[in-house]
Amino acid sequence: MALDEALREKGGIWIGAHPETGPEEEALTDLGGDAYRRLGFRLSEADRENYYLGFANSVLWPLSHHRTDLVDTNRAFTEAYARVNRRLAQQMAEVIAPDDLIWVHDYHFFPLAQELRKLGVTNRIGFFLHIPFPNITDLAVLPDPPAFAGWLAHYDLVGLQTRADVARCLEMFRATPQAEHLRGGTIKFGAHEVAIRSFPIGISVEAFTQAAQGGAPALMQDGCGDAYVIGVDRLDYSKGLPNRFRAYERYLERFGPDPRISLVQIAPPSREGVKAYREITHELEHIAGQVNGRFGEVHWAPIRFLHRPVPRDEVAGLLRGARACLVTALADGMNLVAKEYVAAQAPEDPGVLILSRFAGAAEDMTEALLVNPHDCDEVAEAIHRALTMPLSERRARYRACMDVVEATDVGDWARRFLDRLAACPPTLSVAGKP
Ligand code: ADQ
Repeated sequence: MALDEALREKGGIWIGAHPETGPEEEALTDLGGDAYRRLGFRLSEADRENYYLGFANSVLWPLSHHRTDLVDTNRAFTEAYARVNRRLAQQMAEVIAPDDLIWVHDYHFFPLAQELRKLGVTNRIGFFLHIPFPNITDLAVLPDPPAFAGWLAHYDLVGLQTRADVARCLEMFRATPQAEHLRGGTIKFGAHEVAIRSFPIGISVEAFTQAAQGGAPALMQDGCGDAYVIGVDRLDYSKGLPNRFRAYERYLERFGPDPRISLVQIAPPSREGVKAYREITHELEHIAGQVNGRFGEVHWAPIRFLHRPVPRDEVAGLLRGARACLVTALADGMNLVAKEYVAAQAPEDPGVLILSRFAGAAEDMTEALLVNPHDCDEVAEAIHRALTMPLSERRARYRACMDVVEATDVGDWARRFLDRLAACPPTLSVAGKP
């Protein structure tokens, strides 16, 4: 969404994964597209296993979300990650024009600038990390920890979600002997300079607000009680879903079950090729079954758990109708659902956002009800507080959160990043080692 808007505005080429795996191809495949070119990069089935599900999602994802216990140190993953990035750089080098700005997204491509530089690419290259910047101690589980700083050092601009992420990144560079810390957040690494800045991502506010005004979908019109609290997340262990269900159970224990209120949790499957993702699905089904068995009535289930994708407009309508939204991530780069919930609210009678302190969104959305997601009692109390909050306080909190949502609109976010990237000094060294 974010990039689609920027590409329509400025033109350019989008390069992403080809929707199907297949034999490796020599060149990027044309995927069609009306407003700008879209090129697909083909992964083989083995790349999908070892690079995508492997190094990206079984090493980099858990280590960035403080789950080093889930890191799978498989040599084949490491090798595939290096190889796929090298091959992508070779294919990109064929289509890059001299003045193009190159904007790389996310942890799947940390080494891409280094590979492009080795091929003599001197274009300005920016990188945006959508997930938390890892703790320096967690980086030690990588097969070659010092290489990580080197990967980042070949970009001109590294964009991170929050000021806390920038602080962690700078801490890593401070501990890296080749890195010299210049003024502000700029690092000199050999002859090359890389700027580290925060660019908190947001949503397309107007589009989402409009979608939400369509109202609650058919899904909610039949016997769900009068009110509901909502959660919308990809089913991922970082989103803190088991602790959310346990906190809801604690809420029922402490404040009493009320058949007019339910928790609606929408969590479509994600990365089911990774064991930890399959396990969490079973855990959630188990907890929901337990809580519903303990507190439910014949015509009422306290937790309604939908383990399937729901169309975006329906999600927007559901968010608008919810009296409160639970975002209880244990670690999260930003969390767009927090911003979507606020944007979906009716200003005259808004619901309340309950937001984990560990989501990037909490850095600026300080007027949400901030909670420690590990503390079931604190979350249970926040649910009770949200559902009994006077209208004047709900409006004041909504206004303050909405100011943040508007200030981080995704269109402005992309413009700010690209303007900053265009202003970076030109790269002169392309030797592969800045
Ligand atoms: P995600 O981890 O995917 O993104 P998030 O920021 O919450 O997390 O974005 C999820 C998006 O998917 C939201 O737009 C949400 O509405 C949508 N979505 C979730 N469940 C859905 C469902 N059942 N049906 C339809 N839509 C659903 C990563 C990082 C985040 C960071 C974003 C953007 O992990 O921390 O905020 O990138 O940078």
